[in-house]
Amino acid sequence: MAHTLSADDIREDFSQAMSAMYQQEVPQYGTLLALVADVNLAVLENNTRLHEQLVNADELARLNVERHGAIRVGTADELATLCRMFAIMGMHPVGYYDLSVAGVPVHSTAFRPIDDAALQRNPFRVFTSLLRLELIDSPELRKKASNILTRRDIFTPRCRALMAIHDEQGSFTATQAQEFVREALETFRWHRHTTVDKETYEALHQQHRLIADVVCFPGCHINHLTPRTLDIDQVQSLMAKYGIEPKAVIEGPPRRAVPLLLRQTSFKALEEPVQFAGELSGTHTARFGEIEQRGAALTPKGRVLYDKLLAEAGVGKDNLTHQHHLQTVFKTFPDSEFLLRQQGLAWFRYRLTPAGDAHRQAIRPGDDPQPLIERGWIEAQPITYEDFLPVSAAGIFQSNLGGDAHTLSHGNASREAFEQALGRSVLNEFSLYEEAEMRSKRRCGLL
Ligand code: OOG
Ligand code: NI
Repeated sequence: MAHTLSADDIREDFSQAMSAMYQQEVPQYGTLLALVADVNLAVLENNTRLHEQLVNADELARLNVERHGAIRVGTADELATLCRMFAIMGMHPVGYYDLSVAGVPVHSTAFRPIDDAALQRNPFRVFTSLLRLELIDSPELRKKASNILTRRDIFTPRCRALMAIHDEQGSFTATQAQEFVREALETFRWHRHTTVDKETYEALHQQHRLIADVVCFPGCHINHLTPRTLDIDQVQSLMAKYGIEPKAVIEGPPRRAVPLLLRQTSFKALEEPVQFAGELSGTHTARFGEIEQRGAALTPKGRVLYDKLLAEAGVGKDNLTHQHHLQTVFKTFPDSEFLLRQQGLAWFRYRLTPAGDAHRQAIRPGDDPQPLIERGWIEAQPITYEDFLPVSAAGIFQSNLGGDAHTLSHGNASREAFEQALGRSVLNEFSLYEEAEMRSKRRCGLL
């Protein structure tokens, strides 16, 4: 049997290919990568403790390859086929995000790796949204959009054939994997030719800009790729110097001694030339760039507190005022690893130090890790948040949709409908973090 490639290898190749393609398509993304690399280097040089922590947590190696992307699809078949495609890369649907509450007619999940080794290798994630056609008011327009969508196939015939081969064989040879990455990439490529005439585009655009973006093109173009920075405030303040215009405010929690969850900012979507079916041409605005800083994954208790404080803080107009206000509101959120652990607000990964390893037999299942941490036998580090935040995602969507935040008429959450389209249920992110914490405790002999 020829040499087979692991899902992790395929994901790694695919994320690199996607990044190379997006750099060609959106040159500003290349600038953003350079900026983030500069800032990360400076942070690591100035903060030896953080450097050491990242090395210990096996997080440093992944930093430079870490990205997330986002796509939007129009039909259940597209979503289910993507689910098969991403599974081959070791990416599984985690979480359900209802964006209709924020006036965006989609619901979403994130395809991402889930086990420790896969996350360490390359945590590439794709935030994937399914358009909710039922939120189009006009029945004729709804019918029209649905007809347009059923006529397209966003996957190449060869990509479909390769997925069938994978189903049969259970794996790919190196040559098949290479071909699969090449073919899969086609689904996410930008097309400047729309599948519809200008009039149809405008009618859909009028209904919601996002609807035109999903319905009018032959593929589900990647709309941004996001590198991970170690200091988002620094990146935000340097963006102008690099010729990039940032979104007004950084989404998510404020800057903290122990970073929480996810902080994100983006640059405005580009106005790109398009050629409509027929003679006419015009422009379409959808693709942008984004940066994120990731922190500790919160337990359900921590998340409730986060959501409460975030709602209390409200939305700010300019970043400095907003960040200052957030700092004040978040004063009641404990900001040390000890307190986060003691109050059960964040998930932790436990590991034995060399001294702890030497005393392994003295550690008993059920032992309280705290005295062992104090004795230097065990180290505990917050588990990195690998998911997304609905309020932040809504802010990112809106900053790129011209800020037309209107509420949708019948926008009630519809997780069952989403899972039915997907062909399976989505995984619960909290269970994944809890299992990761338990696995680490078990390795230390604490469970
Ligand atoms: C997705 C927007 C959400 C994030 O990082 O929260 C997002 C989209 O615009 O399709 O990317
Ligand atoms: Ni994003």
